[in-house]
Amino acid sequence: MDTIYALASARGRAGVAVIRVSGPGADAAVAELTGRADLPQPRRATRAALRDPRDGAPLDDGLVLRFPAPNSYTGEDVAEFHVHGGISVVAAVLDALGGLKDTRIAEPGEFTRRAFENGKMDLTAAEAIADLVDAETDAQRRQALRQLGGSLGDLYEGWRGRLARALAHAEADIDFGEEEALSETAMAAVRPELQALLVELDRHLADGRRGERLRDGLYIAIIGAPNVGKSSLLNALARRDAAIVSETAGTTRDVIEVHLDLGGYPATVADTAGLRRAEDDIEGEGIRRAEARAAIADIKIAMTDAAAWPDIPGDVSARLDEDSVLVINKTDLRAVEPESKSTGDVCAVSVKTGQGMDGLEEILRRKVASKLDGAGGPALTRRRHREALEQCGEALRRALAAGEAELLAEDTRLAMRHIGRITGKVDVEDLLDIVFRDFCIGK
Ligand SMILES: Nc1nc2c(ncn2[C@@H]2O[C@H](COP(=O)(O)OP(=O)(O)OP(=O)(O)O)[C@@H](O)[C@H]2O)c(=O)[nH]1
Ligand SMILES: [Mg+2]
Repeated sequence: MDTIYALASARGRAGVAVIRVSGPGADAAVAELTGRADLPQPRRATRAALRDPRDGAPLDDGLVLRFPAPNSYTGEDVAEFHVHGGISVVAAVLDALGGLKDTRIAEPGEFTRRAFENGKMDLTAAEAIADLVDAETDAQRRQALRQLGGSLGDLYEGWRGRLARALAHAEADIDFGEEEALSETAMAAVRPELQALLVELDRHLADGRRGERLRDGLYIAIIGAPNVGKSSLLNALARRDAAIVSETAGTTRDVIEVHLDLGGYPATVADTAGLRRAEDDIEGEGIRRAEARAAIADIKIAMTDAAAWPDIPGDVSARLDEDSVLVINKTDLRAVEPESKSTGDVCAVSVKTGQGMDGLEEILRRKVASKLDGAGGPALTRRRHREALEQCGEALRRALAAGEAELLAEDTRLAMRHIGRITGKVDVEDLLDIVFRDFCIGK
């Protein structure tokens, strides 16, 4: 087994940088770089002058920490060098480590992969580590922490355990197949359990993809006629000048997207070209893109001008539904009484003066939260989980339809396999590259 090393903190100038080493050569790395035969106490930060073992040249004055196996992140011997976070310091320490025997730079996610392979965590927890590193909002962080704490892993392992017990019953049936009476009672015990599991699994799957959407963020499209103030609204929500605003109708041609943190929930807000009969090919393409974004959006902000209220253009009213907010803009020029035109929300604002903007942001936060916050159990967070659960469900349905104990047992075994692949308990070799591909180096 190679010893691996990598910068665990972010690249660039910083107060401190952490370089992590894992594998059988971790202690040797400490001895070589500190030039001391007596190793520091485990888990005790120890100050040391670091030097290049090849020529004794000083590298930095820093801290060294040892985490002997198995009490470490990876389960192997681990060492950490906390050095000054300068680009040259880090480069020099990494270079010195690279000169050691059987020691190489880590692949992305390799530390966590080793932790998984050493039984330190299951695959859902490993994925949670990646999500935690990527989390940009409160809700994303909380979801990742719950998953790291085993919310998903425990749920799936619980189901796998129940399937294992059902399988044992079904197999008892097969062994005593001749004895008709026993066979019937055992089968009768297994079927309701599989049925109950199937109901729980379907409920878990029918969660509106909230866990996956929380990772990716919701998509919010701003649509409306030209010149109503769509780009002005995007800039106000983003609190910066992301899109060009002008009094010329047809200013925005392409889709402009901004990532936002809406009260702890991630969202992408898209400003689009004003909907009207296009004056040229480019505008026509812009309008097609606007319509496409409106069609895929989780939430639509349909904007209209207070001057024409209560009239709104047909292509705007056609897109009002319970996932939309009708925003009447430019109330500084003409006061209006907002009234709902559909099942969706409505509010009157002046993007220019800021009047009503708090109310609009509150409506957006509420809409986003209602889509991402689920009552009850943990949410699955990756397509990988969804696909495995769907296959598990299919196997369960087949098992329930089976007339004989052998077939029922076979499909129950398959169902168990599909769930086991989520947590990483069974044949996962082919999965590991997919799971750890998205990690950053040093994690
Ligand atoms: N009085 C007033 N003017 C506004 C308000 N919001 C935007 N405007 C002005 O309306 C004009 C059009 O604004 P934009 O944000 O470019 O409108 P748009 O909907 O993106 O327009 P297109 O990209 O052409 O579809 C600009 O001159 C803005 O300054 C408002 O609340 N009150
Ligand atoms: Mg615009």
